[in-house]
Amino acid sequence: MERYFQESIECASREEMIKLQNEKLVRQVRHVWDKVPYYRKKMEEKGVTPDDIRSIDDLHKLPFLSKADLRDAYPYGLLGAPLKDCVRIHSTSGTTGKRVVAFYTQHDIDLWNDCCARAIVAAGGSDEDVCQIAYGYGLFTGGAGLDGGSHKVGCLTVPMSSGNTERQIMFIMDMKATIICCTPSYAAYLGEAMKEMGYGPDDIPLKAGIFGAEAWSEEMRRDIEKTLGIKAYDIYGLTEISGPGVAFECSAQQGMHINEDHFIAEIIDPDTGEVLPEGEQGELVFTSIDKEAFPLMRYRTRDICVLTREQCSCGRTHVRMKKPQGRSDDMLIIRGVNVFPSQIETVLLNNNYAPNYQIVVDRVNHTDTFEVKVEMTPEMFTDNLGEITERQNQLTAGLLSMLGIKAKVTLVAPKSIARSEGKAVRVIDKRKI
Ligand code: DLL
Repeated sequence: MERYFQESIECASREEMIKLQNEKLVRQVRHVWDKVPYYRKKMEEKGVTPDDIRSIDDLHKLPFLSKADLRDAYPYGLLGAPLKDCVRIHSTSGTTGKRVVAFYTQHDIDLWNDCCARAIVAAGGSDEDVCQIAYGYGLFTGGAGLDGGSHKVGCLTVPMSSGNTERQIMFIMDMKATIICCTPSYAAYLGEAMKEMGYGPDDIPLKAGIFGAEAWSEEMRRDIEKTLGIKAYDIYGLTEISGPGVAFECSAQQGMHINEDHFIAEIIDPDTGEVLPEGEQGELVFTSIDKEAFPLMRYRTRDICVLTREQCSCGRTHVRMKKPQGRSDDMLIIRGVNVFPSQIETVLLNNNYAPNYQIVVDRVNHTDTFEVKVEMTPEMFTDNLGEITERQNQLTAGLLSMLGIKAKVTLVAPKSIARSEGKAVRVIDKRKI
């Protein structure tokens, strides 16, 4: 069996996992109560003490933490370990307000690297592989996380970081990279660039891609798999909980296994905070039961998703999360209707467009305007106005049936929407409300 397929943990029975989670949760609540005055105060306000938390059945008694708490407590208020024991920070790419800063002890880094190693192994990785990491290095968790995982698996690690597409392609070809890790939008762009350079799927040495950090659809997966000739695996995570590897996809490609020996997942109703039963869609909440430096309890991710405990054909027993349906805060409300960028992407890919689009929302005379700019592919590029209008009408109809509201669709020339090397910028919301 490959290294880092941690069978005794990843395929543990439900009873074994509950026992482990109970022990870790009880210990962690005590740790946080003793070490994090900010959270202790929240517990006191809710009338909860560590004695009330005897098992995971009591988890719902604990107060939530949200991004607002992280801002309140910035920078050191949620620290669970002395600074001298912390060895690293990472931070989100937030553009408004204070950034979220997360802290790690060496124990936390090891645990996180382990999660990423599990993800690489689940994507078929071993010490035979050359793993090119094209997530950004630095404060962003993508580069460092997958890098750590790749080392643990024993892959030959190519620490490219993001950007410089020509150099990325040169290294993929020259080093014969077999695994690529980057955002799905960058993978699509790499595919496009390689195709233009004349590389077909059979010329490209890659066999697998580990793509995450942003929402992407099944249609986009198929597209990337076809152009690069790989199997594309989803990976999920967030800085607050550690980074990539909180959950990852296996060969079944039917949702991502959550590393529940380290993180307990719940789904709640985002309006009432009530815990929802398995299978219902709601906001994903995580409790870190193993981390020392940044032990967030019941952290509200704002990601909207569904959990399933149905048996997975890969043999792993960890609960799976379906692809997040976007974030509750990424969700646009346009003329009163909830719109997720992923829904728009699905319509585009179903109509043979590449996922290169931008949503522009504004408010004119108290009414929302909603425009979707979509790049034509080189094959469909034309200056025949009649043809363009027909295509625009087709997309408008597709979007109307998916979303229930009418968008103004504008087809633009190939390559005219700026590419992102990291997370794609899909939405420009000009409304001042
Ligand atoms: O994006 C960590 C990461 C790096 C994950 C590399 C996967 C690969 P943040 O910048 O803190 O961390 O952003 C976290 O990104 O709450 C989700 O909304 C979104 N996200 C992450 N992975 C996925 C995914 C990293 N696979 C936020 N699908 C999360 C959909 C994702 N959304």
